[in-house]
Amino acid sequence: MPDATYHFPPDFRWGVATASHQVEGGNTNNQWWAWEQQPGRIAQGHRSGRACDWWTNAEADFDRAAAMNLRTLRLSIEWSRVETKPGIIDTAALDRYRQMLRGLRERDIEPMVTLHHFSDPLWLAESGGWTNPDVVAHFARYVKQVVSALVDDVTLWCTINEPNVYATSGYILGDFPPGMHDLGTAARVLRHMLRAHTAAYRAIHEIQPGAQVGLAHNMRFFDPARPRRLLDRAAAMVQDLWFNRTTLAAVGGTHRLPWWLPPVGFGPALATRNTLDWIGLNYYTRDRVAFDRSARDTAYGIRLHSDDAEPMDGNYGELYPEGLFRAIKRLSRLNLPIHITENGIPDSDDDQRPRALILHLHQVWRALQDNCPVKSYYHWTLVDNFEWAEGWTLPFGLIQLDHATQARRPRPSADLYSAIARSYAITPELIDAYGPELRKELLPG
Ligand code: IFM
Repeated sequence: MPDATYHFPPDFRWGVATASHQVEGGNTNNQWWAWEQQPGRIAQGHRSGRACDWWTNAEADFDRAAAMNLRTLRLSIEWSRVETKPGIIDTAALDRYRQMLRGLRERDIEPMVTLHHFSDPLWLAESGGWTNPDVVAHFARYVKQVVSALVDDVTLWCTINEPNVYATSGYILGDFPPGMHDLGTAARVLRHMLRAHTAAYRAIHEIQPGAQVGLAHNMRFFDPARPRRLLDRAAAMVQDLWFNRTTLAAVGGTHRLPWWLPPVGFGPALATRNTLDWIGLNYYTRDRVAFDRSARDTAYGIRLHSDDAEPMDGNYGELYPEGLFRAIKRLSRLNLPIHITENGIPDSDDDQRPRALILHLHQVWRALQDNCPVKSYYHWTLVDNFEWAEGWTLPFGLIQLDHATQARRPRPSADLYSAIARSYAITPELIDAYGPELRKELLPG
């Protein structure tokens, strides 16, 4: 019988990912906190509040990560804590981050540090946020301060998390602050974010020539709902262009945009090109896209549906592990190391997550067999955290959190992930224990 174990390379890194506003608690000085106070903005009126209490005691969760055999952890720096007013730096906040980063290293966990993950200082939001071109210089100034302060403790930097999601949710869908619905403004925001990434990339390398600097790109697949229909195919292509390709064309060396794309400003500028040492992939789901005349005014004629698919909890989308393989293959064209900076599933009773984890990691394994340069996998996330517009209703944690009492309880998936990280393998025993229904698919013969 062939060896039915899926092995990962010995230098592969297993980790988890988080973001400041989602875990720290008490981030009162950013635009998300203000947004949470407005009625109707967050599901069930939830608020981030103490979140996972990381500002006080991230270390207890670092212990949990270390006990799970994890060797890397992605967290973000909260701009609104570090630069409380324009140009005013809170050195005590930087000290706390330094303490956290050293805490990780003491536990043999390499930090990956994101410099912007959806939350902006109030002073920035009040001056137009990312619609204002000055943001590029503001961001570069903040990045220099952070990198100079933390240069001895970090080499793996992620400039900006999901510029495409920030622009789409805040300026097209309106479910993130500032709640706008305007395609042109969204394009401007995306452009400023990519320029800010470029400025940050250069600034980091000036301070720390050996730094490894990347960006976390959320990739979603947009497949036509009815592949034979030309208009469905066109609608899917437009979504793909906006969501996936603009960012990759702007910052990667090899992705190109079609010549006919309207001048949203990414094509010719291209001073942003070749500003990545690695690319981060955040992958969750795909959409099936249909053209629908009746949605012309509300959604540019695009309707999303997933009739025949297995849904994830909370309408989060289709469970589609193969998309992870497709995304890795696509990113491989950039010829850069790939870090899977996020992947996970909201699932409070953990009845899908173990199977989903095995299936997604199997797709990573497949990509590795094809020589794709995947270096690490960061599960989203360690402990249930504040899920933006969905509040506390989407529990993504390997560990369950009661955020009122701060009590934590590991879900079975935590044991599964810990076993994979310990052995660098998905073994038949793990498949039998956590996903026996996958036997036929994953353990042929
Ligand atoms: O929680 C978010 C994260 O902040 C960005 N990527 C997607 C995650 C799950 O929705």
